[in-house]
Amino acid sequence: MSHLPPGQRERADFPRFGLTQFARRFPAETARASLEVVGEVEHELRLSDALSGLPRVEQTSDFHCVTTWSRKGLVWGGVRFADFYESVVVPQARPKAHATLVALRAQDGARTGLLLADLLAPTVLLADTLDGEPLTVDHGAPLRLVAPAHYGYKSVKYLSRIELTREERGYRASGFSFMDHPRARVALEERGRGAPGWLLRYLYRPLITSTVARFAKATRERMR
Ligand SMILES: Nc1nc2c(c(=O)[nH]1)N[C@H]1C(S)=C(S)[C@@H](COP(=O)(O)O)O[C@H]1N2
Ligand SMILES: [Mo]
Repeated sequence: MSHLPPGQRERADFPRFGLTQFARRFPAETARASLEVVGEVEHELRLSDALSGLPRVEQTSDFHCVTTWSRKGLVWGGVRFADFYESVVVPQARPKAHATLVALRAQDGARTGLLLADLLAPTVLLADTLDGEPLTVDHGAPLRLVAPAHYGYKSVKYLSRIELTREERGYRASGFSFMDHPRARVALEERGRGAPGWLLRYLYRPLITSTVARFAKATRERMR
C-alpha cells in the first residue's frame, strides 16, 4: 500500500505540464546535455556534456504536481545531483562557502531555486532517461532535474544553468512569487508562499484539465 501525500490525487498518465506561458516554449538544444554553473564560484563552468564520466543510477519515484495531480512509479535514469556537485562543481567551479542557494534556469525561460542542502538529497537526480528511454522533449530533453520530495515545479525541465548564490539574495521564480515556495516540500504541503497549502489545492485543481489540454495542443502543433 502506498499513500499519496496530503491533497494529492493519482493520475494514470504523465502529462506535459507547467505554467501556461511555457506551453509553446521548447528547448533549442535537445541533443547535448550542456549546463552552465555560474554565480558565487571561483570559476564559472560551461559544460558541454554535464553527466559524462559520472556514475549512473536508476530511481523509481512518484511525481507530485502542485496542482494536486500525482503520477506514481516513474523510473528516472541519470546522475545524482550530489555526485555531480561533489565530483564536478566542487573541484572545478570551487563554490564559495556562503553559496547555499541555487537558482535554476531552463532553456524555455522557466526559473526557480532550491537550497543546496535540498539538492544534495540522494533522491535528487540530473535525469536524461525516463522509463528506460531517452527523455522526450515533452518530459525535459536533454536534461532535467528530478526532485521527488518537492512539488513538480522544482523538477526543472531543459535545465540549462545553475547559479550558486547567497540564501539572503533569493532568486526570481517563473510565476507570481506566491506560487513558488522556497522549499516546496510535498510532505509538508508547502505549495506556495503565504497562503496555506490546503487552500491552494482548491485554487489549482480546477486548472488541471485546461492546462493539460493546452500543453498537449502545443506539442501536437510543434510536431506538424
Ligand atoms: N523548463 C520547465 N520546467 C518545468 C516546467 C516548465 O513549464 N518548464 N513545468 C513544471 C511543472 S509545474 C511540472 S508539474 C513538471 C511537469 O513535468 P512534465 O511536463 O515532464 O510532466 O515540470 C516542471 N518543470
Ligand atoms: Mo506542476
